[in-house]
Amino acid sequence: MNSAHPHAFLVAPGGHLHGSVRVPGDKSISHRSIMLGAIAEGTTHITGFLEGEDSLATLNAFRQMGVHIEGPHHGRVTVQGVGLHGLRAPSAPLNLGNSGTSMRLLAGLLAGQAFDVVMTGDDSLSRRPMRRVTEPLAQMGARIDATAAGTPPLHIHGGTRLQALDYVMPMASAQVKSCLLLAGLYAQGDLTTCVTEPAPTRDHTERMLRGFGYPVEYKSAKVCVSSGHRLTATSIDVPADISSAAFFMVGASIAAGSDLTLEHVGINPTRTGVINILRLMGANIEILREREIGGEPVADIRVRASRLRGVVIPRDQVPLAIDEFPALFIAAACADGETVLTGAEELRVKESDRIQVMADGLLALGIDARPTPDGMIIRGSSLSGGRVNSHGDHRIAMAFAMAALRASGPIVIDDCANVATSFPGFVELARRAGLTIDMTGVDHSSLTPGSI
Ligand code: SPQ
Repeated sequence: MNSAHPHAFLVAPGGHLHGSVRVPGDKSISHRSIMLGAIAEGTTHITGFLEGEDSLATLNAFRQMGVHIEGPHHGRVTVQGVGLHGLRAPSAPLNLGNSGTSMRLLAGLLAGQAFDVVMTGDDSLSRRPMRRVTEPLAQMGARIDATAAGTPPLHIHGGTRLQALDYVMPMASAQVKSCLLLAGLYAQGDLTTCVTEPAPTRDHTERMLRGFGYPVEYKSAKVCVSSGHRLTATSIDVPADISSAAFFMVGASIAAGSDLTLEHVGINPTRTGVINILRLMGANIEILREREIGGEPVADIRVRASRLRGVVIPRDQVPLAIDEFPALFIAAACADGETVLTGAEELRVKESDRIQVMADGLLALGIDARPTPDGMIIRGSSLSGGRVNSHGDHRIAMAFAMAALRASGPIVIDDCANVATSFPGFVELARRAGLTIDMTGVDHSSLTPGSI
């Protein structure tokens, strides 16, 4: 075997997950708490903030634009809001690393400012499609340059007068919706910007705008904001991220003897597709202590091992579970029978092509996984050990780590450094829950040599 990648996970086969764990704060809500806190009037106090590279990229971008931000310190952040028109020109490009949410939401928020901004990112972000935001923003009057392929870097020209827009989104995307709503705050002349979605997507921006006292109107599948109002600082308690909890839900479902509770997880109905799909597959998931914290529903989630069966994934669940498919593909690989996913072509333009990269990895572990243009067909069977490449995609890396719970030999996962974008401390927390996982550079003797 070739020597392992400098940031590889090595995961021993077998074991089960048990006890109680709290995964880090929700990435989507953490981004938005900084963005809205920065353009609010007054001081916003955030707790439970995700100290991951993606949300820190957003935080640093606002510091570069003159916003005074204290923290993060154990998830606490204080943002001294500068109001809708108080941001200042950054002296250098905003480097948003791996974070699509930062770039797409900021494109909207910055399109109506008086100054120019350039936004860059890493190799993965530099390949991701931005026309989905630059085109509707151009219809609002924004001037944004991208590469000929419509990818970053983005140069936003300041000083343009934004018009309101009534936009019907061609794809279900919370990032596009949020981008346009944020641009809509800056439409000139107290006008109303509306976005119609083809299917419901996460609604954290809308909920949080209301939390900051900004009126948001719903007209069936249409959500609208009018310019001319203000945001008032507030307190935000960020729940644990259901997208991070999803790896553990799958791990506990597939590993015999598991009984794991995930604490304080956000269960906003626009994010709970993973629970609905796992239950359809026969998972044993209990929702406990349901409560509402700062406008977002939260609960503890108890998961016990169960025998899963293959299913045809309902298309209406796809946008509600869009980030959880890497984990769900592992569940499908361990289920009896065939699982069929369609309508998920968006997975091809995430941090990696999540359909192809997951299919390649599953094949390497002996699973019959057939990628299709908009999904995958997976026939559950025994997982072997082996070596897979995450292609720098955090969610792929964590999904294959959970696969080891059911594998017959160790699994090596290459290129895992980006796990820190959404889940700092993953290895430690996974170990605490019962996974035998190491990073390269440590003693591997605890791992039984298998088929690698
Ligand atoms: O920020 P980024 O890189 O786009 O992150 C991802 C992820 O897996 O963490 C997607 F790759 O999550 C997106 C998600 O897929 C976060 C998000 C949001 O916070 O609004 C919305 C979803 O993207 P989209 O394109 O469906 O709007």
